[in-house]
Amino acid sequence: MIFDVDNETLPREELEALQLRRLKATVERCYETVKFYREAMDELEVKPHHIQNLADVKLLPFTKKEQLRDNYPFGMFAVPTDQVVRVHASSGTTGKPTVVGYTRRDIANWGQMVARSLSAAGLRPGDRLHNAYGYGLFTGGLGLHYGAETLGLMTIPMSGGQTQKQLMLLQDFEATALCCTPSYALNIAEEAEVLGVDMKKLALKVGIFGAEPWSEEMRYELESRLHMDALDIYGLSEVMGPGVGMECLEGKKGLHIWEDHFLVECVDVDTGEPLPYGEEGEIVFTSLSKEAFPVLRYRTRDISVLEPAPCKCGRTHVRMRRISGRSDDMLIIRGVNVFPTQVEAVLMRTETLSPFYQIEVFRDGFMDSMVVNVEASPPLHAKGQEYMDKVAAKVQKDIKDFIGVSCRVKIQPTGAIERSMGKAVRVVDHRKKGH
Ligand code: DLL
Repeated sequence: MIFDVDNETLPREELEALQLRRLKATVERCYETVKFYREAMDELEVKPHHIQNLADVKLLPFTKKEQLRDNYPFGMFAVPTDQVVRVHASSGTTGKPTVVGYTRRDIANWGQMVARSLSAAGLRPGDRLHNAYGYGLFTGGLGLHYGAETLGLMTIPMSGGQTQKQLMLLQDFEATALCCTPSYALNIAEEAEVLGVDMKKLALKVGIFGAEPWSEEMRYELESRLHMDALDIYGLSEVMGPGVGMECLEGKKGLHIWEDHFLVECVDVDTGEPLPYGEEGEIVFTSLSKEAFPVLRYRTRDISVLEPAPCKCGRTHVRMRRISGRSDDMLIIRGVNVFPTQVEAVLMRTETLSPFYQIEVFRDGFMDSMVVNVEASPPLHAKGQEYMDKVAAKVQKDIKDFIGVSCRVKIQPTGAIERSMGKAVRVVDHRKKGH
């Protein structure tokens, strides 16, 4: 039984009263126990008692990833380390990772949040979840695992990789739900086609896909290739892990943020000023129930829009539109802002292309240039180079028309783009060191 299931449909007034109580307690806890927060609040001359209503959250300092890293490994913990029963770390590509910790109660709450998310996807005890998120320091595998067990699902801890074995177990164990990154789900679909496994014959009814940005067009692609509903799950290790928000099966239009545990804001990327509902900006979270690793106004760098409109599922929690991208992944090509998901959307509308792509960015003198590498579907490949050149020219024009940026589209043979087991690398930026 999910103990706080009623919180999902609380009238806004009651929900906000609960949030305020929890916010006050969190701020108090951060101020009393975490040196970083105390110093940051003192610098702004804010004391815990200044938080009198939810809008007062804007008085609090922002927290950024660099600051978490500066306190590596355990400097941001708000409890003695002997109360920490688990740590995870976010995948820093360079240098030290960001370490996060959980008390026993944090783990139980996280399990509840993920159970709630899986339940929003229509899953019930008796369902079977094939979990292909990576197990380990990454929060995806264990996060979904505990949530699935909390809900009472048969949990299949497959982890990522070994795609042929994934397919064998999907057939033999008759999982009704699959969770992994959307890019890995495509690999599974591709492998199924190679091996002649008919996805229609599997018991799968829903996919719980997240951990990387993906487009609405990718949803259609996944739903048609895997023959199931594809839903978006969101989260980040610094705030908890997967299950901070989840799309519901009924609405399929943006992710409910579990507001009884997270206070969410959308702020202007440059000024940090809170934006009204409906405007696009950076998503910021303050945790409301975490013990070991509470966060105040954590800047996610994820870009989206918050929408308050009621949902047909009856949940009262605000919805966040699917993430358009991370501010660090936003490419500025000759003055035009481009997110990889926008390019993805155009590619996926072109039927003859396969959904595997990677963007390269170069600097030629003072000019930036973008090359979009995408694979041809086998029938397109069979039509020969001249025909493929025509398709490339058409896609180049579509990208210019829809996104406003000129680029070069290179159509590649099947298998040319590296397949991912977890988060796909969508951009290789040759302007940055290391590429
Ligand atoms: O990716 C947690 C997670 C695991 C979420 C499994 C969903 C499913 P991190 O490795 O810390 O944690 O990466 C967090 O991934 O700030 C986003 O940029 C991105 N991200 C996560 N979910 C989504 C999503 C996990 N549904 C970072 N859509 C976040 C777009 C997502 N981006």
